[in-house]
This record gives sequence, C-alpha cells and structure tokens, in this order.
Amino acid sequence: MDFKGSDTIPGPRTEDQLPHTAEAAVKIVIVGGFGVGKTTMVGSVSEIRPLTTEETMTQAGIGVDDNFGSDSKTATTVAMDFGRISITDELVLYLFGTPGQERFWFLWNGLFEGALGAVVLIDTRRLEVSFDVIGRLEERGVPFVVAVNSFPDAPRYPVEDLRTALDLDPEIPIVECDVRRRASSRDVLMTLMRFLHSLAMSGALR
Ligand SMILES: Nc1nc2c(ncn2[C@@H]2O[C@H](COP(=O)(O)OP(=O)(O)OP(=O)(O)O)[C@@H](O)[C@H]2O)c(=O)[nH]1
Ligand SMILES: [Mg+2]
Repeated sequence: MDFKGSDTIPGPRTEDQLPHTAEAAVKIVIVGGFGVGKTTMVGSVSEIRPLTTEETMTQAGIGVDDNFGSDSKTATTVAMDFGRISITDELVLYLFGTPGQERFWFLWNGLFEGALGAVVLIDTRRLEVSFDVIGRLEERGVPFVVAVNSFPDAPRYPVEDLRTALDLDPEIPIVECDVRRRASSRDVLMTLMRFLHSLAMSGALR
C-alpha cells in the first residue's frame, strides 16, 4: 500500500501560530443586532485569517432576514466569527463574533461560556436591534462596552442620550468606531480591556 510521507500534511500556517511570548489568552465576544458590523470588526482586527460562517442571504430569507439599514449586505453569520489579536507580547485575545439574526441565537449560551468581556456594537439607525443583546449580557453578568459603528448616514447622538436610550449604567464606556478600520476596532478592544482592568481592581469582576 502506498502511504504519503508526513511531509505532505500541511502544518499550521506561520501567521496562525501563537507568539511564543504569549502567556495569557482571554475570550472576548463581539455581539449586537443584525448587520451592525460584527463580522467586519473581527475581520479587520484579526491577525490571523478570520474564520467566518457566513451564508448568502437568499430570496428565501426575505421577510425573515430583516435587512433594514444595510441594503448592500448579501451575507449573514449563521454560527460565529473567530479571530485573534495580540494586545501585548504576553496577552492574546480570542474574538468570537455572534450571529445577529434571532433564529440563530440558540447558539449563544455556548458562545458566552468563559467570556471575560464583550463588545456590543450598535447602529444608531436601529438601536432597538441591540436591546436584547444587552439584556442577555446583563443576565449572564458578562461585562461589556458599547461601540457605536458610525455608518455614514447614521444619526449622531450625544453619548449621554445613547446611555439613556440603552438604559446603561454610568460606568459603562460608550465609544465611537468604524469597524472597517483595524486601528479603530483595536481601540474598542483596548477600551474593553481597560474597563475589565478597572473592574478587576475594584473587585467587581466575578
Ligand atoms: N459604511 C459602512 N459600512 C459598514 C460598516 N461596517 C460594516 N459595514 C457594512 O455593513 C454590512 C454589515 O456588516 P457585517 O459585518 O456583515 O455585519 P454583522 O453584524 O456581522 O451581520 P450579521 O452577522 O448578519 O448579524 C456589510 O455590508 C459591511 O460591509 C461601516 O462602519 N460603515
Ligand atoms: Mg456577521
């Protein structure tokens, strides 16, 4: 029988390997309603080629897939997005993007397991699509920051108005971002890490 030599089995790609200096890895989830930019964020910030589970939205999805406000969107996440970013030489974040559509939410319990914190992405044209998400994080006690993904035609509101509309506690950071830009997405993650650090310092982290 003819066996192929083991050298034909591809090893991990160099850019997928963890830096040898990495000492701690934490899980972060990127959540938000349908089409707010979760997959775009994981893709822009990840240093490895992100894993996505996007499916084309078909005619069959019309009426089921609510694509208000994101007309150019042709695909939706059905399971999760996965990416990785090194914050320092020692600290690595594993990023898990959730599906936005309610019919895929049965996966959520598993996705939150072991998460240290979350980024809630919002689109100010459709604030209500992120209400449920915030409620779920609060129920599970997962600390989060809110990032406003600034689509060009989206209305801009003062931070305190957003805080009131989303019914957020005063200490929860709210920042603006453009998830298509790596630096901007990275800033959001840094805001989350600083928030988690302050919670840990005050003894509020469970
Ligand atoms: N103009 C603009 N378009 C954006 C921005 N972010 C995302 N998009 C576009 O908006 C659409 C939605 O982005 P996705 O990243 O698929 O959103 P999602 O939250 O992963 O969507 P679901 O998985 O379906 O819930 C895509 O067509 C993006 O190209 C942004 O900041 N500005
Ligand atoms: Mg997605």
